[in-house]
Amino acid sequence: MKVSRVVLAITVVLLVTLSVATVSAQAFKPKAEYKMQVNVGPAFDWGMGAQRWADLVKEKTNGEIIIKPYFGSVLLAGKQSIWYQAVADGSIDFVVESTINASSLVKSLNLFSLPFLMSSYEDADAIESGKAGKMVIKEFEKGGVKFLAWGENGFRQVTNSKKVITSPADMKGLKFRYVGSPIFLDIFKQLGADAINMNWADAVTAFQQGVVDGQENPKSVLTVVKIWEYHNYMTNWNYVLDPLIFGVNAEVWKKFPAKYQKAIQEAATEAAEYQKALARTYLDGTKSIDILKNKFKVAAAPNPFEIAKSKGMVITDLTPAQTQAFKDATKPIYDKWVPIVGKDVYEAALADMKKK
Ligand code: X2X
Repeated sequence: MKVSRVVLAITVVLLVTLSVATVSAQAFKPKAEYKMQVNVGPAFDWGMGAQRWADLVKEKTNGEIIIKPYFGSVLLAGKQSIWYQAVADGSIDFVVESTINASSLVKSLNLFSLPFLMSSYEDADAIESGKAGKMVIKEFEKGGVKFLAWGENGFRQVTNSKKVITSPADMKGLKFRYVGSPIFLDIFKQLGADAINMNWADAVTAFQQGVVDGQENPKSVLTVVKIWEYHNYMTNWNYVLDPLIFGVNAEVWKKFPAKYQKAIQEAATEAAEYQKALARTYLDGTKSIDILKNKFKVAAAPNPFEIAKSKGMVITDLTPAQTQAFKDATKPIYDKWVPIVGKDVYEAALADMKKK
């Protein structure tokens, strides 16, 4: 008697569970379109990575999930530094965005903007896949955005219209455009320069009109805007590297049935790998060129540094001693910013890079 009651109870529980599961699977109705925020345009490596993600999701879900990238921060009227809020509150669903553009809201993301913290791609990869990366992702997700993959904008190089920069003294009196976190204002001030905050949407016009003397951005951005048309001088100082984050609103993510979550995650991982290879092309020997060729079956674009030089741009690589002078000059930034990033996150990053 007792046994049959137990059996009955188990059967009831099973039936209820099954029907709830069936109902919730049936209840899932994808939105007609999921909106994706992207700060730059479709011709940038970053934009191509975002489009690739959307295409792969469509392919892997047999057209059930449609993500539309909105390039140039149009959904935010150009205000690139508020994307985190917009994705967290659900007004935007998906995102492929720079850590810089979220770093005034997610403080530990400023880790990547500590000057000369990372000196190679190995350093960046070690942080992203290491303990510091996990700590940063934890803080990032707290606000309601699910992290899916690391892409890359890249090592940010300084360009200007006035002179060759090889030492902190050369920075004096120049006016630079910066965006995102105030850490950049602190860095430029520390180097004796001036800096003004400006969205990317307004930046190229400002270069054209000479509102600023210079800016800092990675190869993957500078090439597409043909920076040599505005600035004659570029110094590869590799002072910071901004990763990109492939993310999604946490509630939107939770509503996807497991099979879609799997497809979206796999698509993000693959698109991020493709995007990183694009961003690193010509900067890591032939490694990224080979990844593009062998895995993604595409040929690398022509070498943008050769193009820049052919247009008369003077490109300067710093010697180790010159880099050291910039490192020394920007040391005080750490006193103020390591506590904001979190000393534990900073120390985890040093350990990840085996620099401690
Ligand atoms: O605005 C910039 O400098 C850019 C395009 O690199 C970012 O979105 C951080």
